[in-house]
Amino acid sequence: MTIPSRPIRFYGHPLSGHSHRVELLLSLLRLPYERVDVDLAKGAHKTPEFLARNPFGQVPVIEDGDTVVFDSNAILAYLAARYDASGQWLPRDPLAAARVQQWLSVAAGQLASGPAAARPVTVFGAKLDHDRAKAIAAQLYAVLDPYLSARRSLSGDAPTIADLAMYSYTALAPEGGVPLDAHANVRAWLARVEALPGFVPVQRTPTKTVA
Ligand SMILES: N[C@@H](CCC(=O)N[C@@H](CS)C(=O)NCC(=O)O)C(=O)O
Repeated sequence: MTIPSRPIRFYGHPLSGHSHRVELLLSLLRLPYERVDVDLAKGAHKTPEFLARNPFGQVPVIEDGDTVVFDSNAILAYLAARYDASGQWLPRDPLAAARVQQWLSVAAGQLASGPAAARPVTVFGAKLDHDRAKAIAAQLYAVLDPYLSARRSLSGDAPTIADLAMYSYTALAPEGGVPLDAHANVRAWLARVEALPGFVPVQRTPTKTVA
């Protein structure tokens, strides 16, 4: 397997699900990396130095030698294409690759505007539309649960970066007031991701009561 000549520098935040999905793949691929926690509360992500890495001023970002990549899904695709010689995490077969892209789109769409948007309301007291986010989340899991009834992973069999992109904010969904109790297939899929060798857990947060 190809390995980087220097540890990959991974800029993230411990409470960010977008960051966690990247750390998960770094760990599953057993890549050497050093984590740099970006102090979002102090605005460290909006400094000129950080904006040079990501003009959107968001984590996660990686630096692999002279290569800088921002956006969690783009980072997953880069790491898998560059370092996973087996092709398991980002399949090359056209249909399998399309299946992965389907779920990366959902991760950047319904997952981001649903469970990932519901959580800052309960965890940080963010002034976001909690009801709208919970409604999007409910629609998402109403689709995902039956979809997973006959599948081991989102693209069918072996897990791919699609599973990692969907994992973190789904595991954290209950923190945002999105319970998964009624979605046994989703919970079984989460457990399969958690059983992968090299899995690193996402940090949990005590939640505030939403009025
Ligand atoms: N599309 C981006 C979203 C990243 C994102 O929303 N990051 C959040 C933390 S989870 C962030 O940095 N927020 C600070 C901000 O937007 O100012 C990705 O997938 O990496």
